[in-house]
Amino acid sequence: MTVSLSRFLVEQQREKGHLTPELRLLLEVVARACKSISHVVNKGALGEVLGSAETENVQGEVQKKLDIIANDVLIEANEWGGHLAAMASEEMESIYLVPHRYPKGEYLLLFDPLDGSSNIDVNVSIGTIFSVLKKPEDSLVVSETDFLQPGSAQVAAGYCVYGPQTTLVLTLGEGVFMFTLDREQGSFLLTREHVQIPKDTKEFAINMSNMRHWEAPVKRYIDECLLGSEGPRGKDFNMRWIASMVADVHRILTRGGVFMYPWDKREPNKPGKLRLMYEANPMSWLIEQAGGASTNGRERILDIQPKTLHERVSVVLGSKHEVELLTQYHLGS
Ligand code: AHM
Ligand code: MG
Repeated sequence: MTVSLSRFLVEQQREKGHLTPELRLLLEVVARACKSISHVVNKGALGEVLGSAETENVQGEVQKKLDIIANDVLIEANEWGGHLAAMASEEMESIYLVPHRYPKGEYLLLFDPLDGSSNIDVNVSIGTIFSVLKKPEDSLVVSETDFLQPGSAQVAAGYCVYGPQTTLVLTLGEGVFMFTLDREQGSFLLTREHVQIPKDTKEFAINMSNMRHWEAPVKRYIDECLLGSEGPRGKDFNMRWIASMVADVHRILTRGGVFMYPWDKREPNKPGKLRLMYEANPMSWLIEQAGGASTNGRERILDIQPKTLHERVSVVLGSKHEVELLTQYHLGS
C-alpha cells in the first residue's frame, strides 16, 4: 500500500500523538511549497530562473534568482494559514512576522529556501532545508529572541532535495522518513521508513581545496583517511563532495559517510561557513534520529545555545564512529 505524506501526517496526529493539527497543516504547507519550488527548479533555463539576481543577502552573498523565488514561495505559502507566528530565512536579515490581516499560530518556521546555490546553474542537486520551533508561551509579540532556541527544542525538521528525484525527508523526533514526489499524482509518497545510517563508513565529504586552512584535528583525520589501507585506519576511503549540503546529507542518510564543513583560517572570526539555525540544526537532528552523530568538533550541535539568528557553526556529521573519532581528535588537541 502506498502512503502519501498527507496520510502519514494524519496517522501521526491521530494514532501516535506526535503532532498537533496546526503542526500537521504547517508540514503540509511546507511540502506544497517544496513541490512548487521543485517545479520551478525543473524548468531551469526555460523558466528564465537561472543566474544571479544581482542583490546581496544578509551574509553578503550574491543572491541567485532561485534563492529569491524559493524564499517568496515559502513565505507566501505559509503566511495565511494561521499555523505560524513568524518565519526566518537565510535570505532575510530580520524575522518575518505573519501580517496582521492573518490569524497567528504557535509555531516558528526557519528555512534555507535554496541550499547549494552554486549548483543551481550547473544542473546539480539543490534543496530546501527547514526547521520548526514552538513560540515560547510567555512571548506576546514575537521577536528574534524567541527564535534563539537550541536545536534540541525543534519539533519538526527536514529538507527537500531537488535531484533526479524530488525527495522530502522529515523527522518529528521519532525516526526519519523519506517521501518521493510522484509527479503524475502530484503527491509525496512514503518510500523509506526509519532510516538508519551505518555506524562505520569508508566515505568522507569535505571541500579539500581548503585543506591548508584547516585546524590540526581535521587535517589529521583526513590525512589518515588518505593513507587508506597503508595508514592507521587500515582501509581505503572514497571522497564525495557535491557542495550542496542537502545532497551530501541525503547521500549520508542513504548509505552512510561523514560530512565536514570545519572552521578554517580564511575567515578566522567565523566559527564556520554553515548556518546553525536553518542548516546545521535540522540536519543534525535528522542525522541523530537516523542513528548518526553531529558535532562542531567539541560540542553536540543540538546543544548549542544560539546567540544570533544567522550565526555560523563548524559542522561534523554522519556515521557515528567517524564522528566520535573526529571528536576525540578535537578534544585531544
Ligand atoms: P548556500 O546556503 O549559500 O548554498 O551555502 C551553503 C553550501 C552548502 O550547501 C555546502 O555544503 C557548502 O555551502 C559548499 O561550500 P563550498 O562552496 O565551499 O564548496
Ligand atoms: Mg544554504
